[in-house]
Amino acid sequence: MSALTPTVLAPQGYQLPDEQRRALRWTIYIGYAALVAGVFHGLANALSYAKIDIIGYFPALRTYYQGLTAHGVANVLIFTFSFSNAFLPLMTARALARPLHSGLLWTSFATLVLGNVMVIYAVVTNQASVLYTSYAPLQAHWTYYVGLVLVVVSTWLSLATMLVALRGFRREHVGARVPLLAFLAIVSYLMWVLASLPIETEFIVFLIPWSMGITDKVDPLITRTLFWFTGHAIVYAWLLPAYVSWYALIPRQVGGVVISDSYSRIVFILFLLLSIPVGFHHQYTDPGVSEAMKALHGVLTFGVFFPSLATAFSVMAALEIGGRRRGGTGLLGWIRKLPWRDPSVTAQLLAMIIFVLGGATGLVNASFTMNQVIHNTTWVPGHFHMTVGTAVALTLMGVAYWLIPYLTGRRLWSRGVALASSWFYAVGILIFARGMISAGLEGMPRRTFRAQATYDSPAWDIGGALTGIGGSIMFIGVMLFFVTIGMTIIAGKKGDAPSDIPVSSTLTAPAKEGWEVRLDKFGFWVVMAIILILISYGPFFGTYLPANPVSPGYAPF
Ligand code: HAS
Ligand code: CU
Repeated sequence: MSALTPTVLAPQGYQLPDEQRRALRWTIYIGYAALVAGVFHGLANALSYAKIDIIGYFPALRTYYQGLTAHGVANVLIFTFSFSNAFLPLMTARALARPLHSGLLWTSFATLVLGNVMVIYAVVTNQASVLYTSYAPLQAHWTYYVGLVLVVVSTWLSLATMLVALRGFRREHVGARVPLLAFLAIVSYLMWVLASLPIETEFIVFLIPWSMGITDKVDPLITRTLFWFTGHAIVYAWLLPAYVSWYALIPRQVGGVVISDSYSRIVFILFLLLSIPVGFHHQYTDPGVSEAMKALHGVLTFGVFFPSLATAFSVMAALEIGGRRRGGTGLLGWIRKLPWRDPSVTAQLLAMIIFVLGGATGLVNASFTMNQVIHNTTWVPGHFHMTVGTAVALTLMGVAYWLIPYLTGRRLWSRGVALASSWFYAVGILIFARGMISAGLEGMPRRTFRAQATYDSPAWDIGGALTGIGGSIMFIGVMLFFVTIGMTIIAGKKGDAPSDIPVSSTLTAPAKEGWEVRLDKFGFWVVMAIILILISYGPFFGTYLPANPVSPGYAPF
């Protein structure tokens, strides 16, 4: 094992000032609260596929689509970005050993809260049952769109806090490489902030004036296209913070090391370059987009598959080193030796395993012709509950098991309940996704309240039942998470909590000269990403614009 002695030891812990930790803690609480609030309708939706209708038991819920909007918005928009708004700056500060800019941090928090209040108002009063994709001509109250714009602005401010810290670091360490953990955190949000510009344009230029009655018609194709322009990259914005944990924290948590500094950086740069120019793979069936554009985006989608494959290799290697150091032998014996009794590790290992299936189903989606079979069926939520719903959500739950104790100074309330939560969730998703995927292949439609649908097929019965059973088990998993985290915050034993972030060491040091140094030139890579975006979206907008507003707004639910 001597060849595996790390050359770059993780620097010793840097602690943020208390007041900044408080801002981060409250930002993260919003995220986990959104996770828990969002899964109630997830349960109702899953049971509906098993033909069980519990919607009537939800106080104040008027329609299925109101609930489904709440589920999507809370779980994929508020949960993920609230978490990242705190987690990524925290990683940056720790890696650069610098405080953050307090003004920016609190402004980001306030913007997030204000955005949330507006979105919650619109959704709870049933004035925004447009689902998280906000497809026009479904029309929401303007507070919904403005609220989401503010949530996005809070992510920009969060990136700004990281960039200010980076500038300070660079000023004091002229010519030094950016520490790996900070690099990964910053690239994650650089990619996202670049990717968020189209959706902000969609909302500010088209949907907000239309929802306020300033314009009376909208162009559904342009708004959909702007949504997916951001909308594919958004899934990597959810994923990359989880990857930050898999790359830079999990190796330490299992006793391993990051296998290569440059490799990890290259993977993240590939995400910066390739996450955005692929959005038409969500619009293969849309009229008005040429086949050539769809084909180009299809090919690039296979390109963005690659850095995830590379991640699987790197993460697996780091785990194997950890498992072998812990005494594991043989081809697979190291897997048993991983710290399966550590709830933070177990949650993330289960998330990784399930992501293999999430990734594989992504390939079917991405394939132009196979997409025709599964588009708009429950196959698609089958896919994304194994990606964002597990690879991301279960990882962020796993991170909570050290992060909440770290931020509160309180010991995790119960390791056993935390472990049970992850296993419930993982077993649940496997049953749930099996149901969604098989019934999807039989054409069971997504976004449909099957319990009350007037059309049905016996071919959906088994898949629907599995969806209901698996979804219920997942729900129990999240409730156990909620109890664990809630009790930790209220009643966790003071003291005896982790005093530092589990930052991993790296096997190979960052190069001091040569081409690798260029990896840290963020401006250069952003320009490269913009060039790829122009190539992949320029022809569509060049030939299609100006927008063709033809549709008034509808609010049928
Ligand atoms: Fe997707 C639809 C293609 C990844 C989320 N996707 C969606 C939707 C969502 C979503 C939310 O091309 C629905 C949107 C809507 O509402 O309509 N997706 C892909 C492809 C990938 C992919 C090619 N998706 C994701 C991720 C998501 C996500 C990540 C969220 C976080 N997806 C599509 C397409 C559609 C789509 C089409 C449109 C479908 C339609 O018709 O509507 C790939 O990037 C996936 C790459 C992943 C891998 C897996 C790597 C595995 C790793 C784990 C390693 C495991 C280890 C375990 C180490 C290659 C890294 C070791 C453990 C031990 C214990 C030993
Ligand atoms: Cu996509």
